[in-house]
Amino acid sequence: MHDLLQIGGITDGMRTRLEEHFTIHKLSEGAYPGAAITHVATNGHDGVPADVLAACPNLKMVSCYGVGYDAIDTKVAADRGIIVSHTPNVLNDEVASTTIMLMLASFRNFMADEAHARSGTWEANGNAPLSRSADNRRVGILGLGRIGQAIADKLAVFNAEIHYHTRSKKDVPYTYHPDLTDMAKAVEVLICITPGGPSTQHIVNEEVMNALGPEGTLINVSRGSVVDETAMVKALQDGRLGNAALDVFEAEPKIPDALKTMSNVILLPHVGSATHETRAAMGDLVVDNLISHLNSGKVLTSVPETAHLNV
Ligand code: A2R
Repeated sequence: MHDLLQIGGITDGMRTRLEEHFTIHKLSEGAYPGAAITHVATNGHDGVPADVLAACPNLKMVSCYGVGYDAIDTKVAADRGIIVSHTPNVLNDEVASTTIMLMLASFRNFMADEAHARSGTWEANGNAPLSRSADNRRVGILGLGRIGQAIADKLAVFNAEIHYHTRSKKDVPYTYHPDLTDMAKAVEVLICITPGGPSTQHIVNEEVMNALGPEGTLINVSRGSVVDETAMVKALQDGRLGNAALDVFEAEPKIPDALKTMSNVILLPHVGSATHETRAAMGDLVVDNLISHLNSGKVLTSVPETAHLNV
């Protein structure tokens, strides 16, 4: 048996499989045998705290539940020869569906319409106001990777004109914008689906939101850190930004109170991939990576920063 440190929750299915190979120690229970720990199972939100990394000198591998791993210091991990895995691809379609639902709900004003039907104001006050069509929109995708491409694929059904901004141009039939503000000027909807971390911190700033404009809709399904939340609240309050549909926030699970009172905003509690089916697939991949590492010293889905160790 090997010693695994569990950070955050795991499903019963994951636990059953892991217990065949590992003695599981939970960080939430306090004391753990740092020197014995060879593997960590964590998630994109909790990552691996620096003091935990320091307390586990024999750590060999970290398996992260989620595709985003900005809460894990991969530089320290790589320097120490620790392989980090994550769960790409298995959540592409789910997060893309969440994104499309946010866009549809925002354009069609479904949250207010649902309240209008449920509350009885339809009967008392008459029909709901007209909404905006979600078809035929110019949509800018910030981060055209695995999930961004899945979003673009689903948007085809709505006849969207796709624009994108990434650091390098891709071989795709969409309009590339090397400058994010220029893309924001050109589109009606801006969808954020880059990784978090320093390179994208507040990349959607006041200038970008002003460029998106009073008729523009900002959708964030990536990381709260990608959008300057304070600037976004102000832009929405001033009417410089039209609408926002948000699944992620800077200080989760805290959401700025100002956003909760705005009718031009849709708020979700970070549920982009949160279905039974997709979370089961993510959990399986977390365990598969751990077992693969035990069997071969290699993982199935290393993060790029530790791929050179995964040989
Ligand atoms: O920039 P590129 O050419 O490496 O394209 C990547 C883009 N990207 C960025 N775009 C603009 N400025 C940046 N600083 C920047 N950094 C990365 O984001 C690529 O097109 C995309 C990321 O794609 P994947 O690595 O395939 O990630 P995936 O699986 O789509 O997930 C994206 C994120 C996760 O990291 C979680 O934070 C979230 O979605 O759930």
